[in-house]
Amino acid sequence: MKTAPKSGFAARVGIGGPVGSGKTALIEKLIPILHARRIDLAIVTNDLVTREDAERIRRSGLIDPARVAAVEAGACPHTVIREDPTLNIAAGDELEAAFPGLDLILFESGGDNLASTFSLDLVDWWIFVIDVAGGDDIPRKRGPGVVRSDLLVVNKTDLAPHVGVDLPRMLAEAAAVRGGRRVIATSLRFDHAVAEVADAICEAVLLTK
Ligand SMILES: Nc1nc2c(ncn2[C@@H]2O[C@H](COP(=O)(O)OP(=O)(O)OP(=O)(O)O)[C@@H](O)[C@H]2O)c(=O)[nH]1
Ligand SMILES: [Mg+2]
Repeated sequence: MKTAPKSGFAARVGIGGPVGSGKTALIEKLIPILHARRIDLAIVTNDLVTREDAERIRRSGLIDPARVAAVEAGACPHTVIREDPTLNIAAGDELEAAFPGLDLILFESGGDNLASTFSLDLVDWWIFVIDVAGGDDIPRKRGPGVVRSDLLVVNKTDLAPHVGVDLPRMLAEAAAVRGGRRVIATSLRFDHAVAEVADAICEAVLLTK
C-alpha cells in the first residue's frame, strides 16, 4: 500500500533480518536494477560499532559513495530503527538535503533477532530477510519480523539442498503465518528473483514498476 513519505520527498524502505541473512547483498543486487529504472537512490546502513557495511557498499562502485550514510547503533540494532530512530531519520534527512531529487532511501538494519521491527516514524514500508541456512523452522516461530514485515524475503535458496531444508514447506509455512502477505524466495548468489523484490518496492512506495 502506498503511504506518504515520512519526511522530505524520498520514500523510505527498511531492510531488516538476522545477522548474515543477506541484507547488504540484497542492497548490492537491487542498486543496478533500481538505477536502470531511473530511481534516484541513497542508502543508510546500521552496524553495531563500525561502518563496515557502508564502507563495503561505498567500495563496491555500484553507487556514488556520497549517497551511502552509516549509523552506528552502539546497542541492539532495533533500538535505532524502532525505539528511537532519530539517528536514522537524521541520516535520511541529510541525504535528502544533499541530493534533492532523491526518490528512495534504503535503510539496512544491523543484523538482529526475529523480533526486530521498524518504526513507521522511520520507514514507509519494510522488508525482513531470513535465509534457509537459519533453518526451515524460522517461519513457524512466528517472530514479529517474519509475521509483520511488508515483504518477507527467504534468501539463499541455493543452499537448501546442502542444509537439509524443505524449501516448499518453509515457503508454505511462511505464507501461512503471514496471513497471505507477500513472500519472495531469492538466491542473491545467483541473482534469482531480485527483480521481483525491486518490483515489490516500486509498486509499494513509488507507484511505479
Ligand atoms: N550461498 C549464498 N550465499 C549468500 C546469499 N546471499 C548472501 N550470501 C552470503 O551470505 C553472507 C552474508 O551476507 P550479507 O549480505 O553480508 O548479510 P547481512 O544480512 O548484510 O549481514 P549483517 O549486516 O552482518 O547482519 C555473505 O558471505 C554473502 O556472500 C545467497 O543467496 N546464497
Ligand atoms: Mg549487512
